[in-house]
Amino acid sequence: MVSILVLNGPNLNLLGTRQPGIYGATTLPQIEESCRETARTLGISVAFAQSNHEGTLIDAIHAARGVHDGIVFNAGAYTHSSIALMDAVSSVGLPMIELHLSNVHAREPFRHVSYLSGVALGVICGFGPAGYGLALQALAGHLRDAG
Ligand code: CA2
Repeated sequence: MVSILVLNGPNLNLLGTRQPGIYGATTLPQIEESCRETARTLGISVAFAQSNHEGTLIDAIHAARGVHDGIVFNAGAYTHSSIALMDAVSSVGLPMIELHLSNVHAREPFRHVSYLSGVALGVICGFGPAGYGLALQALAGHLRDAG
């Protein structure tokens, strides 16, 4: 069975508890439950990890090799700063979809820069929590096509 890791970066553990105007009222556990439902529909397996630490995210990406078939990655603000996360993604060779809840291109200029987009299979942003389900669908379809 296809297995996808949904990996969330810094501050995303606070979803639904602060700044609902920007990031909405849905909590991370609610997003994860919705991903489980989507995964059931798609007939795939899904696992979750979240960390506020760059090195722990790198470790999670390394550990995904040989265990998962792809990664849905919301790297939070590290998206705009981390060459190390970019290198980690390219080093494991797993297809990765870059995900953002908000439309980063409609926000501050520093959020228009992503170190991850160049190593991503694709990018989904601006659809709020629904983006996670869209990303799972897109990645599952890609993995099935790739056989
Ligand atoms: O839109 C996204 O998903 C982001 O990855 C979220 C990051 C931001 O730095 C990126 O530019 C876009 C920030 C996550 C902060 O999450 C919070 C959640 C609740 C309360 C405060 C912060």
